Amino acid sequence: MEIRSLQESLAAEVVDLSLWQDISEADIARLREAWQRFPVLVIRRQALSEGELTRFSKHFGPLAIVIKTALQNTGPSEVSYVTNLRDGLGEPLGGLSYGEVAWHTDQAYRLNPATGAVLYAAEVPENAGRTSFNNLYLAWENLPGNLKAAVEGREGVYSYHQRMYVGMKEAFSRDKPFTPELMKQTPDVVHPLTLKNPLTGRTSLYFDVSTLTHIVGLSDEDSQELIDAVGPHVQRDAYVYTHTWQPGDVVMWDNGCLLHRREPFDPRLMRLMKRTTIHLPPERHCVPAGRLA
Ligand SMILES: O=C(O)CCC(=O)C(=O)O
Ligand SMILES: [Fe+2]
Repeated sequence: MEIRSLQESLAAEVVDLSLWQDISEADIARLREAWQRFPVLVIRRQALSEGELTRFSKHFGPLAIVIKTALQNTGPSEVSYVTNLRDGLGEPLGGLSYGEVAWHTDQAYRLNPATGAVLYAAEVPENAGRTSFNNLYLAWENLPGNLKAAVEGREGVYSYHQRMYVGMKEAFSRDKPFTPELMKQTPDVVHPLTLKNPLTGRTSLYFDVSTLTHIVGLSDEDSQELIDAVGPHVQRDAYVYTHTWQPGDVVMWDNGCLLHRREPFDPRLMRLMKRTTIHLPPERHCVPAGRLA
């Protein structure tokens, strides 16, 4: 197994590793260590069953369980689909379809977000539907002093309603609608706007522009002003790695220190990604501990 930098401090490719085989403790330790230095890890040319994808993902923390309908995949309950494919009745087989998925960090609207994500490309259109990742350690380190001072020690209110109907509206527009009961189970939560990596001490912004509605303790006007001022800094090309997918790619990323976005693609093309979501241990990763708003 070899780890090759794709982009300094952001993305690396792991080569000579077969995820369907048993992986030695030593290699798992190296992967965990590499994930600290590179919040995006790419492992190409994999051919994985859903059980193998699940088994690999569990090396990094307990997996989130996905609530599925009878029509969705019947495999392990830890695997969900990100896809524009539909079943014979025209029902979506998964989520996020083919539209643009705007910059966001997964699960910021949750009290205890599961911040590790593993996406396995089963079927992808060539050179389309690329996914980009933005490094929020670098965004924090390069933030102008006045904005740093305005953000430091502050908390933000995150709303699922905002994400679904404003920030990521395009991505969600073709998904099955959320029921009012599920909406009630996702009340607004508060998270700090910066997180500290417990191993390196490095600070990352935690600033999800798609889901943030308010900065705690500021007037509506001042809140919006601060969100608008920081927004461009978390979406700067300088800190971005863009992944062009090939079938068999596995990309794992740490949502505690990244934003990501996906480009839209032609709805006539097929894209099927299988996904696991990991509760990354807060002793090793930037993990927000929220409270209700
Ligand atoms: O479709 C993609 O490439 C990424 C979608 C996404 O935002 C996710 O799986 O969290
Ligand atoms: Fe996402």
